[in-house]
Formats: sequence, C-alpha cells, structure tokens
Amino acid sequence: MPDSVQNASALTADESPTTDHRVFGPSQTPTHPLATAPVGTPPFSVDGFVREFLHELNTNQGVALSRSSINDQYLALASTVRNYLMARWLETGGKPQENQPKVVGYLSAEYLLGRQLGNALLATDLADIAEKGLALCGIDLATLRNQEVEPGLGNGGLGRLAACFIDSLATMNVLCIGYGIRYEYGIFRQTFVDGRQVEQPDTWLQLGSPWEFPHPEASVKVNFGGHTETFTDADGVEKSRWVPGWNVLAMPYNYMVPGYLNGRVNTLRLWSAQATNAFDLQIFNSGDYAQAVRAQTFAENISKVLYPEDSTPQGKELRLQQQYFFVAASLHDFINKELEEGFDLHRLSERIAFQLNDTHPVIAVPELMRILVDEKGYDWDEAWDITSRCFGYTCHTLLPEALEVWPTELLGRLLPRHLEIIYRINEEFLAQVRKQFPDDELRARRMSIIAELPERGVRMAYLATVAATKVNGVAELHSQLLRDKVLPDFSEMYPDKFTNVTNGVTPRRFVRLANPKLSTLITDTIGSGWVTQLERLKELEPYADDADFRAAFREAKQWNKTRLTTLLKARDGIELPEGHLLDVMVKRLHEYKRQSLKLLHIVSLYEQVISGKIAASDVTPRTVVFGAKAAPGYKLAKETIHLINKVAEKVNADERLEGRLKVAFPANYNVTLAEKLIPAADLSEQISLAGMEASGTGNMKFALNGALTIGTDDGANVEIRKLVGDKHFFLFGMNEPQVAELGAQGYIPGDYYEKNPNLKAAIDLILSGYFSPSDQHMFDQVIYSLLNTDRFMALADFDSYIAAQAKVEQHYADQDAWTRSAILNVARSGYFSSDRSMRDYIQRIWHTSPVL
Ligand code: 26W
Repeated sequence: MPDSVQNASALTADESPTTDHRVFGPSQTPTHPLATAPVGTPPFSVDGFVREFLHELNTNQGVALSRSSINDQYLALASTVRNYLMARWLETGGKPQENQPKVVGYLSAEYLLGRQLGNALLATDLADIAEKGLALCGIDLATLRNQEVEPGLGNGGLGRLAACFIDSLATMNVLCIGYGIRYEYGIFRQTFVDGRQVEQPDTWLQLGSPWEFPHPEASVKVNFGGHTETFTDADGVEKSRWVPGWNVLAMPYNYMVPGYLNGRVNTLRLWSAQATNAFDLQIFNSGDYAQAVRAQTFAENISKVLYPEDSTPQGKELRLQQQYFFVAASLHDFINKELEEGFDLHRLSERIAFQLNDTHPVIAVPELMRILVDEKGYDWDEAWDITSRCFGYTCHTLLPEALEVWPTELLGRLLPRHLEIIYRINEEFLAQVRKQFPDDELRARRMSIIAELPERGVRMAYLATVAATKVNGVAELHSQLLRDKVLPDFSEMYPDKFTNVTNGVTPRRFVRLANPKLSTLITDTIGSGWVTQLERLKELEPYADDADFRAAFREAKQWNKTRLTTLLKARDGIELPEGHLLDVMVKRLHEYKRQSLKLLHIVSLYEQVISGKIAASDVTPRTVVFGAKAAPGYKLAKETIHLINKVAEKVNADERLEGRLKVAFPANYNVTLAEKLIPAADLSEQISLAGMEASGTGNMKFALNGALTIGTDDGANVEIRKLVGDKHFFLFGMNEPQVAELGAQGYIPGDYYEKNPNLKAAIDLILSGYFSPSDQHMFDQVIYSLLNTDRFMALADFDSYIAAQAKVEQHYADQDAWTRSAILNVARSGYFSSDRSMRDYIQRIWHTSPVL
C-alpha cells in the first residue's frame, strides 16, 4: 500500500475546481431563450440526420468526410444517435424526485451489454433514417455497425441477465440506476492456437468509447485498510470508528439505457478507479519515477480487469477490493447525490430497492450499516431496520464451490470496520436463531454467517439471506433447490423470504434486432405489439398449421443460416455446408454444462461410420457448432476445448463421412456472435446435469428464435418444456431426484462405459490417440475424469441422450412437422421475456411502479 495515497485536500483554495457535487446550474439566472428552452433533439428526418452526422464528424472527430476513417464515421454516428437520445436522457434520466415511484438500484459486478449502436438505433427508431442518410454520404451503415467493439464487462449468464433487465426496466418506464464497474479490460478475447484456447486482453476502449459520459467532478473517495478504534461519544455511548489506511477515487461513467420507442432513458453508472493523488512530485524529483506513479497504477488496478471466473471464486484480495469499491461508491452516490438534501434515511426503502446480483455486491449490507451508524449517527437497531428493508438478493448458482466465503483474515485487513459490523449482524442473527430454535446449537453453528472451517470466513450467501427482504432463485426448480438443499435452515426460519423469479431475455436485442426476417414475418402476421408484450406471440399458434406461414418461417431460418455461413467464413475461415441441421451448443465451458456429452455423441456417430457400423448415408446431415470460453485457470475446461477442436479437425477432414457430419468451433463466443448464431440454429443443446444449471437464458433465446431444444429437466428447461409441450421438446436424462438417488446409491461411471459398446468405442477411440497422433495421452485427463469420477454423470445420461438425438433426426426428416414445432416454440415462449421477469420482481420484491 503506497504511502503517497492522500486525499484531494492538497490543492490550494483558489486553484481547486469546485467539487461540491450539489452545486448545479449557472451561477446567474440565464436570460438567453435557448438557455431555458428544453434541450433540443435533432430533426427526425434524413436531412436532419445527415446534418447532425456531418456536424459530429467535422466538429467532434475533427475530420472532413473525404478524410474520415471508418472509425471516425462510427464515432460520429454514435454521437449523432446519442444526440437524439440526449434530450430524453436529460428529461427522464435525472435525479429521482420525491413524488416519483421507488427507484431500482441494480448492483452487479458484471454487465454483458453487447454492441450499443444497433440497440440505440432500434430504441430511437432511427435505423431507416440512418441507413438512408449515411448512404447519401456514401457510407454503409452495416460497415459502421461492425466497427463497434462490444463492452464485454461480464462472463456469461449473470452479466447478460443484468443487461437484459436494465433494458426491460427502461422499456417499461421503471426508474432504475444500474451500478457496476467500468473494467478497463473486459472478458478476454479467445483465440485458438493449434486448437488450444489462448487468452488475449480485451482492449475494448482502444478505439474510443462513444457511449459513455465521464463525470470526474462526481468522483467519490473510497477508503480501504487501516484499523478501527473505539471512542465514547458525546452521550457517553461507546462507539467504534474506522481509521482508513488508504483510499482511491471512484470516477463515474454514465451510460444511456434507452427504452424501446418510449422516450425513457435510464442510467447505467459504472465506476472507474483513479489514484486520489496520481503523481508524487517530490518522489519524481528525487528521480524514482516508478515510485512516483506507483500510487496511480496501484489504485487503477482496482477496475483494471474483470475476473474471468464464472463459477469458482479465486478469493483474491483485488476481487474483494473491486466488490467494495463499486458498492461504496454506489451507496455514497445514491444517498449523498441522488437523494435530496436532508432526506430522512428512515424512509430510504421507500425511495430505492437495491437488488444484489448474486453475492458479489453483498458487502453493501455492512457498508450501509457503517454509513448509517458511523456517518449518520443512527443507533444500531434503527440502522438495521433501515438496512434490512433495502435489499433483495438473487442467487444464480447451485454449485457449492461458487458460493463466496471471504476469509476473515483478508476481510479484517481490507475492511476492518465492516468485519466488526458483520460480527455484530451475526451475533444479533444467532440470538434470533437460538430464540426460534432453542437448544439446537448445531443449527446455530450451521447457520452462522461466520464459517469456522476450513478457515474462518464470512459466508456471503448467508449474510445476503439474513439481510435481504427477499431471496430468489432464477427458475422454479432452482428456487425449490435453494429452499430444500442450499439454504434449508434459512427457508425453515424465514419461509416467506424465499421466492422465485424465472429469468428472461430482452426481445429487443435477441429477436427484433438479431432476427429481422423473423421479426418482420411476426409483425406482418400479428402486428408489432409483441416487441413489448411478448406474450402476444401466442397469436402465432394457429399459423403453425398454415403452409404459407411455415414456408415463410423456413425462409427466415434459411436467411439466418446463409448470413451465418458468410460470417463464419469471413470471421473464422469456417465452411458451413448447405442444408445441414444446425445443432448449436453455446455457453461457458463447464463440466456441469456437459459439453463432453455433446462431444461423445459426435465421436460415437463418427466411430460408427468409420467402423462401418452405420453408413454415412444414415446420418442426418448435421453441423455441430460450439461456442465456449473457459476460465483461464480451469484446466480441464481448457483441455475439453482442445479435444473438441482436435475432433473437429479429424471429422471435418474425413471423406468417409461424405460431408454429413461437421463440427465448427468459432472462437471468442460473445453477445455479438450469439446474435448471429442463435437465429440460425435448428437445435438448441441444453444438456446440463439436472439440478446444476440455475436457469440458463440461452435456452430461452433459442426457443424464441425457432430452434427446438434437446435438454434435461434442469433450470428453466423445465418451464420451457411445460409451455412449448412435450411433442416440441426433446427431453432426455435423469431428473434432479433421480440424480440425487444415483449419487446416494453410489455412481460408478466405468459401469456405463463397460456395458455400452458405442460409448466404449467412442471413448476408446479418443484414448487410442486417434485425435492426437502427436501424443496418444494428450486427452487422458479429460477422459479419465469421465471414467473415474464423472461428477456430472455424462456417462449415465449417454444412452438416453443418444435416443433423444435419434428422435431429433426422425423429427427433422419431416420438415413440415419440424417447422410446425419451431413455430410453436416461438409462439409459446413469450413468457421468457425479461419484461415478464421485471413484472415479477416489481410485484414480489421491489414494489415500485412505472413512471406515468
Ligand atoms: C465468484 C465467481 C463467480 C462469478 C460468477 C461465481 C458465480 C458467478 C455467476 C453466478 C455464474 C453465472 O453466471 N450463473 C448463471 O446465471 C444465469 C443468470 O441467472 C443463469 O441463467 C445460469 O443458469 C447460471 O449458471
């Protein structure tokens, strides 16, 4: 911890720019009519647009059209579209007013936003005008859209869900401030070197970031380290206070969150870390330049990079620094900036509902207690009464290893006052436990927020559950397992605290924007209301029996396939053959998601053909498309990626297959690729071991884009199958109780290997080194983990999976029947809109309402 990190008070009075964040507006009463007029919006016309664009290009980019680069043109276009949104943002994105409904404060360490330009053009209905206006300037809109690097400020499901949720709240006219971290480097860019994943830094800011508005004047000082000391206050009460050791500045960057065609623009506020005192001149003058700027680099590290793990916390100190950094800045921001001066904090929960997106922001609970007790002088009970009304907690996982436990040693060193407060919260809580469940010390020990073994630590999920008004899972099965298996003691103690809100996805990005052909067909058939009332897709049901509609539907799917073929050729040099069933598995690489099971299906098919057990002509022409990043530290996941690429190499080159089975693995799966892949898919692979995938959201995107699902009864698959109907869903495998049963009785994967010849042949082919001629044992680790432990029972579900795949081939052979099923998947998946999820959160947890 550098000693030169001091606060801003060093600057002399007359040099210091005003930092009083409450001073707004001109110092004198403005008299010019424009100064008091509402902020203008450029004319909504091609001409008006061209004028605005050229103005931005010349003045903002400082180039003439004739000398402008594509990046100049993209940045000018972005700021032009921003200008159309600005007036609305200033009107609707401002400070929440006393008479306005409660604000939703969404606290998330991740936001997987995807490209912004397309969504902004959609939300403002500027796409056509922009296309025409740019064409008049000799520019192709699509080229500029491809110039945008997506902000990859998230790992996977949790981060993308946050992005869908804030889009829905804006579209539903609900006040929301999304709070998070502006990582300088987002999720790594994945490349393949000889089939192995190699991570490259995500330099998303390099070519400029036109969608953010920095507000250095609104920076917040965030403290760390130091110690606490007790003192007796004026009324003789023994109190404790924090004496921090060092601090950093949190600088806010505001992003627009435009509602769809409703003129509302909410705000996403992402914090970036800066040194309070960037440069130590004395040290510099003493010639130790590195030391002089060490404070800066040290501070900036906090928001430098996103942790690429999406299941196993590494327990790194920097990760905890990140969590406290954005939470402290966000609470300070809302309490001291958004709320009007002198607001009575007893009524805080009337003005905001903070939602904890998993345990990552739960340090917000002791932080709010610290603010109320130490800074605002409330007594403990008062403070707890306020705090325990302000938070909802969403759990996104079932994996025990994904539940964060911060060692008290680390927490006490970084946040000594917060550890004290957590101890007190736990004390008060255990007193309640003992009162409600007398003479049951075992229960008290089980429920303690403080774990003693293997080392003393704070169980963040327990802290969140104790403090939250509501705890929800993200799919019915998940929420049930949370009650029964993950937090049973808490469910028994607080039965009404537990609820469910099944995930959803935004139809704006994942249907309207990603699938224009299908969108037009739907709108031409049932009108355009579906984009904000997705349940109206139901009106498509009768058209499943309409041959013309089916033909048009197939045409849209084919158009998406052709678009994907062109993209993968240009992007990855991948040839997608014509007329193949597109079997797609895209999600993070994790053993519980069972990419290995998909791989065993491919290798088994391949082995049967090359061994002559089946003729190539018996194989339904199929291309399996994988998309998956592995956490860099997750060795077995990276090995699995390597194996998939090596199998692909062999299968794709083997003439004996007569081109009827192909494997494609485009690198760097992200939101932008998902928008092209998902609309083109026929089959959606949702094959996790039952009881492992909290919900899944890819499954919903596929169903809404007319792909049929092959899946287990896991997460939201259960609800998808219930709504689309068994005839239009390929269910296989054990359900959760059967998995528990098999686990209890003792699972021996080797038995399944021995008794299933096809499975044995497939595994033996890999073990023979057939796919790794240079090193026969290259994939031993992957295969032996399946043969010896197979924690996620891929071998046990193999048979049932293969049987289901046979049903897929059979159904696909009847294109009309398949198309009918696909249409019914679309028609019956309106429930999976994130707008519906938001309605559920509003009703069950937040109790706010749209601004009228
Ligand atoms: C600390 C390491 C870490 C980081 C992220 C642990 C766990 C996470 C996330 C909770 C993992 C995640 O993204 N979970 C996914 O959340 C989705 C949205 O609710 C669900 O649809 C997925 O089923 C769930 O795996």
